[in-house]
Amino acid sequence: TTTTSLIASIFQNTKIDPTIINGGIINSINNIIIGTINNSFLPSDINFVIKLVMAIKPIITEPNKILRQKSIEVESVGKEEQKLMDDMLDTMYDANGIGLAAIQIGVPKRIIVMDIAKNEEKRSPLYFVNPVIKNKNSELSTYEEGCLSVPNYFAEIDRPKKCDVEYLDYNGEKKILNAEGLLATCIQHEMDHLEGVLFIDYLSKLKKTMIIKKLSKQKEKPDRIIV
Ligand code: GNR
Ligand code: NI
Repeated sequence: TTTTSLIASIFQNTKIDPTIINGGIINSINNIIIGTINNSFLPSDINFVIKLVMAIKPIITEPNKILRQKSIEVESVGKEEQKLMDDMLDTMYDANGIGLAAIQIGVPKRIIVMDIAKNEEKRSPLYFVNPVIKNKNSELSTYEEGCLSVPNYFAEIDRPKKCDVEYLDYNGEKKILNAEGLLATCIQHEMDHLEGVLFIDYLSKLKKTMIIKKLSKQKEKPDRIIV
């Protein structure tokens, strides 16, 4: 059988989905990724090749005013929203996160993706458009939370142990989720993002200020110094 080389370097910030190319040779050199794929796999349709490519977007980190924006309700789940959800999921997996709100990649839409499954092989993505919490348990539970927009900082946060969430799924269908445990914690963390709220907002002013100061100093540091 013949193989065809896929050269993804023409797409910036792209990776070939490792779950699609199985057994192929994948070389990653910075943003230039070259993969080979069995020809029997590859229809003549160029759109298929484009679908093999993932879009990993930069994640916005604190301090940044964008993260404080209130996200806007989506009118309907169309192609644009589905592409956004695909990009968000790729970005989230690449960053080893379990959830991501659209605002974290700079899009102020009320869209969240999540995957709390530990198993990397069996992905179980969840998509939430316009989520609304219908019911909150008065009982609280504590989780050590982190946030991709607050890199390397973790803190124990109390939130309602259970909640019911009404939302539209990837296909725009109305769904209700009865969440508890990590799922409930994560969806509440993500829904805070839609309101411009971060987990550090629940900490003491002293801790919060310290974290923001350290993150802002880190941003000033250049990655490379050429002398
Ligand atoms: O990856 C993440 N882990 C996590 C752990 C405990 C509670 C919430 C989270 S969400 C976070 C990803 C993120 O920043 N989502 O907005
Ligand atoms: Ni977060």
